[in-house]
Amino acid sequence: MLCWRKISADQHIESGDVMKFSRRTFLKTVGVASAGVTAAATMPERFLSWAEESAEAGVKLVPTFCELCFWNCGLIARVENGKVVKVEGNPLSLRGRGRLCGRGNAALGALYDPDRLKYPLINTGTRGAPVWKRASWDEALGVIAGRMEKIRKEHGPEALALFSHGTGGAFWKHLLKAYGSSNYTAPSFAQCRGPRDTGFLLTFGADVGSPEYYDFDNSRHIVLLGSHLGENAHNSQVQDVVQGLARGARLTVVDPRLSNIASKADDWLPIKPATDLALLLAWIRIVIVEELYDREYVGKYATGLEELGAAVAEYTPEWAEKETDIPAETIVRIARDLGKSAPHVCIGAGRYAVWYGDDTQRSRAIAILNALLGSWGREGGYYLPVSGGVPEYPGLPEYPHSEGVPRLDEAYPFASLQTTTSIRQASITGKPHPVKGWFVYGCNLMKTMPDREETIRALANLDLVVAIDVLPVDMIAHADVVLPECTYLERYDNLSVGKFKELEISLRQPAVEPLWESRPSWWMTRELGSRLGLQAYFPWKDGEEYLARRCEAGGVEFAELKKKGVIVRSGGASPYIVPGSEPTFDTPSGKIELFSKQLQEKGFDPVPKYTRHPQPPQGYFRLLFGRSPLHTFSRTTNNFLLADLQKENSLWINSRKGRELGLKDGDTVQLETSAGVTSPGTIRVKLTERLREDAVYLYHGFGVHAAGMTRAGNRGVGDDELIAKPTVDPIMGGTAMRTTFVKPVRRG
Ligand code: MGD
Ligand code: SF4
Repeated sequence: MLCWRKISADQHIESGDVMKFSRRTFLKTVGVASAGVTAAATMPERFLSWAEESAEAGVKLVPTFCELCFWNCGLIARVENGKVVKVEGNPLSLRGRGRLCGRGNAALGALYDPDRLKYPLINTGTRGAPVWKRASWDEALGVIAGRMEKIRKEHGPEALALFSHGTGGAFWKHLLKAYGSSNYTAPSFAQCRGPRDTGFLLTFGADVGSPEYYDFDNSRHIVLLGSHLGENAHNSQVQDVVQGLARGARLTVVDPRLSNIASKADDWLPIKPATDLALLLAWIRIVIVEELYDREYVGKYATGLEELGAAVAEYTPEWAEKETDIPAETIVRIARDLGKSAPHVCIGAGRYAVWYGDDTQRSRAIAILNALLGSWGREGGYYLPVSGGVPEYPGLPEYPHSEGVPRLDEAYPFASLQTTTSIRQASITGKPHPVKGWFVYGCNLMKTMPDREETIRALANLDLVVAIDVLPVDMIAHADVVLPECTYLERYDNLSVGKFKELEISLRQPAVEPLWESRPSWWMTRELGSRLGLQAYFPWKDGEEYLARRCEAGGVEFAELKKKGVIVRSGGASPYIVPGSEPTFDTPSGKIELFSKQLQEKGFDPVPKYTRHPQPPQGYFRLLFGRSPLHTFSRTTNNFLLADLQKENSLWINSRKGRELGLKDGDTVQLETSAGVTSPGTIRVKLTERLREDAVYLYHGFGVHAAGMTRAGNRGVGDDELIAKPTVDPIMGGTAMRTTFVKPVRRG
């Protein structure tokens, strides 16, 4: 068994890791950079060089924002003679603060990828075995509009659904709503952060935001559970953690793997996978029994302390030790330290939260622990975001409403957003109402929604499948019509409005003209709208006018936004609870709900209860996965700059276990699951001390098998290829994806 607090982090950082230095160097490097960033954010305008016309002939500096992940950091594109030659961070951006991560710096690899979708395509073969015909925009949009009309006539507008991920999805949602459907969904809910948001909503009446409202830079103790900050490359958040650590915050990382951030921790707790809830409940119990909680805060703002205390009485540290493999005295020591540092503590809510099927309850336990320590709305805990925003385009007609159409998610009473899988299910069964058409914007559903066979069954029942993408990803082969979107460096797009301590408004504007025949979403949706008789919903001449009118309606100076790329507005109010500004909690009781009557009324545990999850059978390992610092899902694996740095994933396996199986570094294996699924591709073994013996680990996003993806194709193994039937969170419908057990089978 691995031992915490004894591993010298630097000994175990593999070559090729992005953060390959000691905690001291790490703090120094990023700390210095972020000090510069703070200065830049308040820098007089004359130093913001791109804001003036470049003096160099043929050179243009265009501020816009990144789309290589959802963080949307501001960037400045340098354009020379009509070509983007470089991107740099925009110091005004709150999410980037003048810096871009490795992926963000690889913008040219996305823009100039020769594999990009170039023309509209119509599938004259079948879904899954396409035969492509190059089409004109007029023909492709005509086919789509015709089938949309037919679906509306035969099944009603609610039979059309949108899967969307990314900034341009807002235009497609607008089209769908104007058409009369409310069935839009994003994998970022039921396949990612839905349980977390639901757990916090049930407790505080508010979610934790995206980017999250962590006040890490002021924390005295940060706890991360299964969140590998740094490797997941959330730009400003990494900078905040580094600031917090530089100012002396303690860091506790709970992870079966010595992630890079764990290697910088004061305590790394290599927990037995699937037992985090046991640890959290034990911490809650200690905080209550030893009266470490914030009495005044809890007394004033929370309800249900007594019931909570009774419900967690059985979860002693000794019991938790047996479940989690973490010694009781460590559990107690950390709980006491949290009590001492409260309220300046932040138990991170995580992001990718669909783990084992009871994820809303695990997230609720995190929320409850934060509530007891009084960290919500407090300095060093969770800050209260600014209110406000930018209004929608003024004067548009109201969206039509279909009366009496049942919700697709009725089975999951606390699904605050539509789940992808309920749309898939309705497409198969026709219940509670038929779904006959899918628009898939910026989602590679074949790798995103677990249980690919089920997705293929659903697709077989549809009358229309449209994919809007920039690359010929796995999903494309299943579409009837493919619309090539131009990349984020070639288009006007929706505004990115971030509500943090201040309001941040970021503009996306084209640095260069779209390549080939690719087009932006504002244009595609407007064209479709006019073919469907919905012109009144699309009165804008172009993307620029759309944005200018919205800004005008919101009192935002559009010319200034174009020049700077980002405008930051202070909300005026304190981001913390201060005397005279009492917080409000949007829960039924108006208080923080430690005990949830809402859950109880719907037949769920009002206080999280521990259930033991299955552990790997003899000879198998739990399959764990996470983000690579160099890739965002399958979105970037074909990027030639990033593929050069990391072209495939490897299978981490504990050295002792690996040797026992006769494996050595670099061996090629396939993975076989205990449910009988074999990975189509192979993966190279990497023996490491940085992982428990009962799990294996790989980076997500690989195992792409799409024709036309010349660099990503058939590289490594995807965790998604191995998940059979995922366990579903009964509270909000999230699909648990850490329940697969695999064994390596040697090849070659
Ligand atoms: P990607 O797989 O990266 O993300 O799932 P998806 O949202 O499906 O696919 C993104 C698609 O967007 C790609 O096809 C890419 O080419 C396209 N794209 C990129 N830029 C643009 C653009 O500007 N315009 C358009 N139109 N398309 C663009 C992510 C989802 O997956 C999430 S959020 C999570 S957290 C889950 N992660 C996850 C996991 O870790 N494991 C497993 N097994 N499944 C997962 N599913 C979830
Ligand atoms: Fe782009 Fe990186 Fe920022 Fe994500 S974190 S938006 S990939 S620079």
